[in-house]
Amino acid sequence: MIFSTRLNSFKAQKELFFPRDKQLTTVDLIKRMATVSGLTHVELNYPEHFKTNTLDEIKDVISQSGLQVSGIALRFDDTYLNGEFTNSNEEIRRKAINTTKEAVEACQQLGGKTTTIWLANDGFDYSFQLDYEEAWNQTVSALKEVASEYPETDISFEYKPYEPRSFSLVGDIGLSLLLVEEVGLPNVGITLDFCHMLMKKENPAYSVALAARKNRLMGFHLNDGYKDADDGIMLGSVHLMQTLEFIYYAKKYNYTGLIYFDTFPLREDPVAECEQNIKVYKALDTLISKIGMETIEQLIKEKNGVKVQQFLLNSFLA
Ligand SMILES: [Mn+2]
Repeated sequence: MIFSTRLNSFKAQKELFFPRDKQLTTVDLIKRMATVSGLTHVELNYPEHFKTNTLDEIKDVISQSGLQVSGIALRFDDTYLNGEFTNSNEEIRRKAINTTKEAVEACQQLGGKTTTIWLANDGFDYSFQLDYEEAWNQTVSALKEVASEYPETDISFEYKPYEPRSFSLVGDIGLSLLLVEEVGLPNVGITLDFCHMLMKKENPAYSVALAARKNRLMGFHLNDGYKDADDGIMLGSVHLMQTLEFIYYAKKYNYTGLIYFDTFPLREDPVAECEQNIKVYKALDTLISKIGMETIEQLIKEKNGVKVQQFLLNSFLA
């Protein structure tokens, strides 16, 4: 199992690790992240994390820390307030596509496998604000352009139903699979974010099964929340049964990709918080192995609500 987490989480509880007045760089954050027991990979935001240090400095600190780079995630700033791949200003749209290509190249130079794209501003807030068909076509063509230029890198689409827009253009598992199918390239897939799925009222395990049956599962962003917002709290803290089911399906489909904790510790020590997330994932994975995949498969076949509730109780008591 390979694990990573949000690099920006390590800005929290700063005084536990850094001198009081230190201006934190990407290298500082990686050094603190490397103290997490069980963490294997670093995931960086582009261009955000390449502003305080050069790519070579980042490369050096990662190799010194014994970690590897899993990939790069795009972070589009306020330049793209009116859209990234769907911006009606052709110059800004072009800049979004070119920035995505730069991110893929940074990913390759750091030995990463996956570039994750979350289009924060491609969506709408008002009726009559967006030409849906045009926006859809623009998104397909942008992804096609990027993915076909870098066939050896995985390009993963992370969907979120809303926030910051009232509606995202592509905000659920079904639309994401349709998008990927229309792009039609083997190196394009989907990153599933647990909170984003909860916000859309999806059952996370069902989304794993749908993405896996199309062979498009590329990344996990795990966390938990109370459904309305992207709370990013610790794994299993609210939806324990749904987390257990999610991990069961990850095992069923032999998922070996990155397990990234997309959490936002502020009042917690981020090192301890990440270690706790890793412990919870491993404990639930072990619990499933102990119960047995076949036993669970048999339980599912029975479609019996009372029995699955007893299964949860037994799991607690195990
Ligand atoms: Mn995420």
